[in-house]
Amino acid sequence: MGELKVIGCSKSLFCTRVEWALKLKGCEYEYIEEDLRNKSPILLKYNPVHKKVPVLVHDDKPIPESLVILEYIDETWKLNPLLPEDPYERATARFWAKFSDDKCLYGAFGACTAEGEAKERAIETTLESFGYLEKQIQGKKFFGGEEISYLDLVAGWIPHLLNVIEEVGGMKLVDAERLPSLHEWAHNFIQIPLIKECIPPREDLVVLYSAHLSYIRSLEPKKQ
Ligand SMILES: N[C@@H](CCC(=O)N[C@@H](CS)C(=O)NCC(=O)O)C(=O)O
Repeated sequence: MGELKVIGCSKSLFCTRVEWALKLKGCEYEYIEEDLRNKSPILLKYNPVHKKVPVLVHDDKPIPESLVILEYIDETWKLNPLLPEDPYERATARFWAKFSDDKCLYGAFGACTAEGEAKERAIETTLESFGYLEKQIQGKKFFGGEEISYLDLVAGWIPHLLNVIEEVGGMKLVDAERLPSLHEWAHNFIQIPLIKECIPPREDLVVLYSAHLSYIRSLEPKKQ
């Protein structure tokens, strides 16, 4: 297996998905908690381009970017495959993973921080994006079928983080009425012990995201 380290931040959803993948594969790893306000020489050495967590370090070889890391883990350790064998299905899973991050996750962040009419528009657009994910999970237990897959791990922030973003941003995006299949999947996914055990306490996330929102507001020009 070699020496495995994760340079991460326990409150980061991008790091949580990497921990889920390693645990699903039965990999032992050392977790190095990073202080993002005072980045360590090891983070700067291993991710000099983006200077972000997570970074997986396998036998001193660094792999940054959570989606790339998930693929590396899946290709390196064969237990509990995350991506399908079929090239078209693999490409499709990658498409929806990128869509989920770009449109649903960053859409929710954008709606959280926006105000007034811009907020209304951001909520509408993000809801439309969640509607596409709803179609992907309809009639299935997990996005890949019967077992936890790549896309489940990528969308896995929805059950524990979306309601924090909604609370901090004073809005509601995913509920049982509008998006019943996604809502049910989220409810079931979070009950899985291996998934639950990596999730940071909700109160910590509320504090983090509230502070982030206040910081963003402090940068905005003062209204007269
Ligand atoms: N696209 C990256 C995003 C990683 C990311 O945004 N990490 C945040 C923590 S949640 C970070 O390291 N931020 C530090 C910074 O922006 O300086 C991934 O999927 O790994």
